[in-house]
Amino acid sequence: MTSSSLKAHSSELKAHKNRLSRISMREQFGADKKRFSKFSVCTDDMIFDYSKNRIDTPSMKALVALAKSAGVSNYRDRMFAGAQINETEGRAVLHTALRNTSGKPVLVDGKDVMPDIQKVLKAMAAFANKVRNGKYAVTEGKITDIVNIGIGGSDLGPAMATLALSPWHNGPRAHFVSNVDGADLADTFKKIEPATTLFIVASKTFTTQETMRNAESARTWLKKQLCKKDVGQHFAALSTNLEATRKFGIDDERTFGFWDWVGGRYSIWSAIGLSLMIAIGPKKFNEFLEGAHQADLHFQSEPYEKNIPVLMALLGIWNRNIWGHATQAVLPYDNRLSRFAAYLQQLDMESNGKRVMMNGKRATSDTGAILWGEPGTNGQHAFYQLIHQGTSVIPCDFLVAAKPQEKMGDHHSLLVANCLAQSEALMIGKTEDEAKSELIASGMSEKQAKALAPHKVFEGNRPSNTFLYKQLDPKTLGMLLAFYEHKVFAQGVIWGINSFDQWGVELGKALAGQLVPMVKDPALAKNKDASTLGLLASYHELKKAK
Ligand code: G6Q
Repeated sequence: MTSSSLKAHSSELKAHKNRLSRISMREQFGADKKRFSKFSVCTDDMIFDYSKNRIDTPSMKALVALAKSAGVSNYRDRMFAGAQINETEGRAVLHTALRNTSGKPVLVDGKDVMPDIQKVLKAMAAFANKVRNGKYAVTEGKITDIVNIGIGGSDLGPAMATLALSPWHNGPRAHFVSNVDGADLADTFKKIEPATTLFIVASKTFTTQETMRNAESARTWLKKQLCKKDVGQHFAALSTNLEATRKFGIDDERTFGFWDWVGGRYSIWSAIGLSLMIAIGPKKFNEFLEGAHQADLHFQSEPYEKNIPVLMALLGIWNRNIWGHATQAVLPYDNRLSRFAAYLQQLDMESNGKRVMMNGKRATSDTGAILWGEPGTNGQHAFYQLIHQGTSVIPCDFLVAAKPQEKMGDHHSLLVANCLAQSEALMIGKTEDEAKSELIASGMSEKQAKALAPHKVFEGNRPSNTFLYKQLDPKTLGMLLAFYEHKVFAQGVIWGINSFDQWGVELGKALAGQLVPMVKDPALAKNKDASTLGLLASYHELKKAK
């Protein structure tokens, strides 16, 4: 991967920006009645509308040319073919194989990985069915609650998706514990019955400090609650480390594996999805995989001009590198997508938050934008002020379903109207003259209106994309997630970085390891900077305080 293409294209792209900065989107929509159909893509039951960006046909052509010269399709094909594109970890990147429902083989080093994938999926489905229909019995029969213990990629995907798909949830209650803060586990203990709970320890490595400590504390709690020495039947494991799962006391028949070519943040499609599968059932889980597979086919076959993830990537680069917008908001008008932004934060920021390129040199352009968000309409009553009138421009992704998951009077019409109103307002804005006229029409004097009008101005011209889909169902969710995954991938290719490693999380982990003994015992606090030593000393003091 190389970022020389972005460098080579940037003066042309900047010239387009300079030209477009003199035209408002309001004018563009006024002048071209076909703007929506020109700048939107339909697939299946989903529409991706990107017409509310500061673009026109020539600038889009220039962006598509950038994707071509960066070799996005070449890297894409190498990824799908199992090449070791994760060079810094010497691994293939094959989460797409996990949802390959086509029946076609996928070769890694000459070996078809599909039979192993299908074997695990089959074992997961058999176990999930047993848990769901009460045939997997523990201390007091039927499982009523499952608790996924995992963190990062082993938590965010299943937690987000289980909430998003709660209307299809007909299995045992699902809980998710990730934080090493004992409050997470303690609050969960209050909601579950020990005798009928299954803990699913989700950890690719089975060495992650937070997860292992939470799993050990869950085991201790169970032993105490059930007055039993062996509580192994209350545990299942999702891991690539069989030695460690056995050592923990989890039977191989309740251990579901995956492979080193599945990155943590791309692992919802693997055994890591077991809690979701138990919640919604194997059939719906399969529809979730099918949706992602459809998105994979789209990414592989559509020309760049109609390729949703490529367009998302290019618009992101346009906004980040050419217009200089440092952040990106994701605003689902879908309450059950309330963990969607958190999930995407990991996907996007852990993948593309890199300042070193594949060639070991410092990146020649800015890379991953800061991603954040909350569901609308709640956000409207909180931080949208800054999005509309703040000094920074924040490109937004809006997401909304045509059909609600719940039928409740006119709630959904209100939700949709709010969603469309926000992107319209961001695009169209309000001039000072318009603001002043409105104030005068409301009965204000000319003088008062003149003084207040500047506060009521909306500059407009603020970019957004909108995903409109039929309904938030398993297939649609699978599709959406895969589109975002491929967007991140295509951006990584254009920036010349490796989107599949995460060395940036290592230093903090190592230092935490050093600090644990010093936090436990003040006498051991040494060889640290003055701030850390000062904080340690204060911590030990405050701990003693009454
Ligand atoms: C994701 C990261 C990271 C990982 C967690 C949990 O891509 O690698 O978020 O998922 O650190 O790791 P384990 O699954 O090994 O416990």
